[in-house]
Amino acid sequence: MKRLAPAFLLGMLAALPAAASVTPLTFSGNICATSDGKCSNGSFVSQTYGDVVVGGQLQLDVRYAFTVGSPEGIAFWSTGYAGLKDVAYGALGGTPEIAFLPAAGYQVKLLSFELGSWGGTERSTQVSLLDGATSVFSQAFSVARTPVTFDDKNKANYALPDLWSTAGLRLRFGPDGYDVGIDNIKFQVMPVPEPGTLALFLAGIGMMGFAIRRRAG
Ligand SMILES: [Ca+2]
Repeated sequence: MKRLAPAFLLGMLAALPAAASVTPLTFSGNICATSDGKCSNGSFVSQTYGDVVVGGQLQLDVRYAFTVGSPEGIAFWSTGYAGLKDVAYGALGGTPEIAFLPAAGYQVKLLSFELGSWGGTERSTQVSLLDGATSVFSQAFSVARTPVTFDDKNKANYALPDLWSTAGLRLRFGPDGYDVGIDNIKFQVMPVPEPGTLALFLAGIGMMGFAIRRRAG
């Protein structure tokens, strides 16, 4: 048991689904809704950009709106947003939305993103995050010459919630989504642990505890 135990525990850990880091959304490359995918300033970003498909199975659908509720997607611009390169922006006077919608059995977590202001001019922006229909983050701030980074570390004011969502996350910024661009969005996707897998894992931990106690005694 002495040698078997660590291997057993590792086996149990392997049975738990692992969080997959997904390629960040950088808005670079042939990602636009054009015939050849190439982007020029003002092109709309393809609604399939950022979708997570593994082995033919859709795990996460990423959807873009020019402003909340708009059927139009988010638009591409190459430069000029506070030093960010290749950004997404929204409608004039609008609040663009990027939705991260997990397929059944999957969950998503937003790790970080950057916002920059057009022309380096100071602009007031409200950033909000919804888990399904529930607001889980709301922050008013100004972006100016340097991009502002929101992440899941405990930075003052810009700390995103440590949250796995099955209902889907909706990230919004406005009401000047035309002059504020978003870039470098990092997120993770993982299967929702099935109750059976979790029960098996807990049973494994229990057996480990029993074995350790026996050895100690
Ligand atoms: Ca970029």
